[in-house]
Amino acid sequence: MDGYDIIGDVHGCAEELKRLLERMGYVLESDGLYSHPSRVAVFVGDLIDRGPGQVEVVNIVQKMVRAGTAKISMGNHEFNAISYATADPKKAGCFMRNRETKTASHQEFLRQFVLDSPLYNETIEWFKTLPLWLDLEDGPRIIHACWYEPAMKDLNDVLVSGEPLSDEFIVRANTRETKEFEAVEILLKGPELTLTDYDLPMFLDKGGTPRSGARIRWWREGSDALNELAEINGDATTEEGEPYPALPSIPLSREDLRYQYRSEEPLVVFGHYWKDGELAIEENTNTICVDYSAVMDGELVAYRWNRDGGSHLIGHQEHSEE
Ligand SMILES: [Mn+2]
Repeated sequence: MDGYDIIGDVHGCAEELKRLLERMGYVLESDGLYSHPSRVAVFVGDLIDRGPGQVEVVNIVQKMVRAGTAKISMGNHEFNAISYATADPKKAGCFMRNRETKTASHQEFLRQFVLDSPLYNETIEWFKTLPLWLDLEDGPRIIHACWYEPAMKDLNDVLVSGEPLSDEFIVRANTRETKEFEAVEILLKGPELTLTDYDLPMFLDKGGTPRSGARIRWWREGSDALNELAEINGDATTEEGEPYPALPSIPLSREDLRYQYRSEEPLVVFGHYWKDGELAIEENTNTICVDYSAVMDGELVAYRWNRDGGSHLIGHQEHSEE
């Protein structure tokens, strides 16, 4: 085994996935299985939602995982799909993900897999078997959004290794204030800071929804300043429609700094953060993001981790960096 190819959030981009696998030397066998003679693919999760080829993507990845030519760590979209399908034991007719407010963002999945069809049910059951992180003993650490060991420890206390997620776990992980909820939020969606804790106003996100939380750049070590570590889009506005004010250079609270990943820890590869622009590895960290917004006119990207060095990012398009 020469190394791992860690692939970013696919979000139903089947054509891009096939092109990337072929560019990396994966071969399609007669039974529809992609495999590489000397490498293993690793998915950081978010196979589904938004894109046009979700059934095909799940098919490709499921086959690879079952045959051992790929591994996968769960994304927040798989977790949300499981929650959408899980009945609320306390409220008849309701589900752990609110079907009144959350259907819009999930509708392409529901349309392509057909809610409650055998394919839908089998796929949800498969999602429940996906690990929430991967610590490849002979390779990097893999997590969808944020590697944070206290959250993993909390989950190790309640999850049985090798068993699918239980309904009881899914209920608790969707119930605010439980340790399961907190842990899944951090690992699969990433930690956020509360803007009002720093006397800052809410902002409107790209969809026009007011947000009181800003993502924390947990991967950036060496600074404790709010303007370095909080992530708000350049084009965000306040609720009044004014440009969002420049973030002050004030220190984050200890509570918000606890997620920072120390660069002497092993390499972590993650997705989730919708990067745009050139493929680049952030310097002075031991972390690599492989999500380059494939489904939003970006690029599907993999980090080719080689046991013997020369590791690099590669995109599905021929003209991109090698
Ligand atoms: Mn995600």
